[in-house]
Amino acid sequence: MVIIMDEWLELKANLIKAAEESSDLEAIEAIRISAVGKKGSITGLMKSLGGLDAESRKEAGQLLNKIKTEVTAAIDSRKVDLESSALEAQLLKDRVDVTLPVRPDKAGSIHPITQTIDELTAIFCQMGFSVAEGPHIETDYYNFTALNIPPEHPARQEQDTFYLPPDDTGVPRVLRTHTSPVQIRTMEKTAPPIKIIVPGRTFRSDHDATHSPMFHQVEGLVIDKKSHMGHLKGCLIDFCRAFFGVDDLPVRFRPSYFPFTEPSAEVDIGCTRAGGEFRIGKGDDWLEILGSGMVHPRVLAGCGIDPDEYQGFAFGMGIERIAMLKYGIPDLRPFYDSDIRWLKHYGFVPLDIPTVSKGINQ
Ligand code: 2U9
Repeated sequence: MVIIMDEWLELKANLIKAAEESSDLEAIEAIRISAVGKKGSITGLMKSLGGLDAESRKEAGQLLNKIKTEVTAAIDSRKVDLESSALEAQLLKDRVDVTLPVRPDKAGSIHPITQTIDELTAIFCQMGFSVAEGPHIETDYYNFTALNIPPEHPARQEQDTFYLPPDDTGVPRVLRTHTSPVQIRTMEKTAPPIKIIVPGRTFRSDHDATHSPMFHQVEGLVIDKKSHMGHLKGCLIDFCRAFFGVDDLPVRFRPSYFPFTEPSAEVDIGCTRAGGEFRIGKGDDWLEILGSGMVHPRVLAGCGIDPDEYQGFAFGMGIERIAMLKYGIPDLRPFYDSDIRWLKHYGFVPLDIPTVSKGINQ
C-alpha cells in the first residue's frame, strides 16, 4: 500500500507539472481528460478501490480525493491563466485603429424630381393648399370630356394619348395625360372652397431628347366665391419667386388658350442668356414656366358646381422642366436611368420638414 501511495504522489506531481507547463487550452483539456476524465488515471485508481478492505479503502480514498482536488485545482488555475492570455491576444488582434479614415458614406439621396415636388409642396402648403392624388389609369371622361375637351377636339391628338382597352363595362380608358382628372374628382366629391395642388406622374406617347413618355406635373386648383385673376397672378408670382429663390424675379402673364380655362395665360419668368451664360432673374429675356387660367364655367357646371355662385383659377407646370432650370440639369433622359453616379451628383439630402415623399398626407 505504501509503495502504491508513493506512485500516486508521483502521478500527482507529474500531472501538476504537466498542467503548469501546458501551453494552450487544447493541451490543458487533454491533461484534464487523461487525469479525471471517464478513462483518466485518477478515475481508474478510484474505481480500483473497490477491491480493498474497508479500512484501507477509507485511507486510500481520502488520499485519492485529495490528489484529485489538487490536480483539478492546478488544471483549473492553469486554464484560467491560459484563457485570459487567449483573450488578451484576441483583444490585441481586434484592436480598433481610431485613426483610420471613415468608411465611404453609403447613404442614399433624394431624386431631383422628389426634391422638387417636396419643395413646391412646402411653398404651396404655406399658402394654405392641400395635396391631392388620384389614379394613373383614367377614363376618357375624366381625362378629356369633363375638362371641356370633346371627342373631336384636337387636344386629344395633341396630347399623344396612350389608349388602354376599355374596362369590363366598356368604358374607354387612358393613361392620364395630365393630373387634371384629380381636380375633377375632387370637385365632384367636395363642396367649395377648394384649394389643392396635385403633383404626380403623367403619360404621353412622345419620346425624344426633350420628351419622356412618363413625366411629372403639378397642377393647382382654387375654387371659392370670389377668387379672381388678381389672386391667380399673386399666387403664381409668389410661387415663382419662392421656388427660384429670387425676391425680385420678373414674372409676366401672356394671353393663351386652354379648353379648360377662360381666360387663360402662360407665365414667363425673367432670365439672362448673355454670352452663353443662362441665369434666372432680372435680365433681357423671358422663359415660359407654367400655364394657368380661370376655370371654365362649363368645367365647374359639369362637376355640379354652380358657375354663377363659384369661380376660381387653375395652373399647371412640368416638374422635370422646373427641376432642370433650378438645378442646372442639362438633359432630361438621365432622370429615369437610375444611374447611381448621376443620382450622387444631382441628389439631395432629405428636407427636415413634412414632405410628400415622407407621406405628408398620412
Ligand atoms: C381643372 C381645371 C383647370 C390646369 C392647367 C395648364 C394650364 C398648363 C401644362 C404646363 C406644362 C401642362 O406639363 S405641361 O405640359 N399645363 O399649361 N394646366 S391650366 O387647368 C385645370 C385643371 C383642372 C378642373
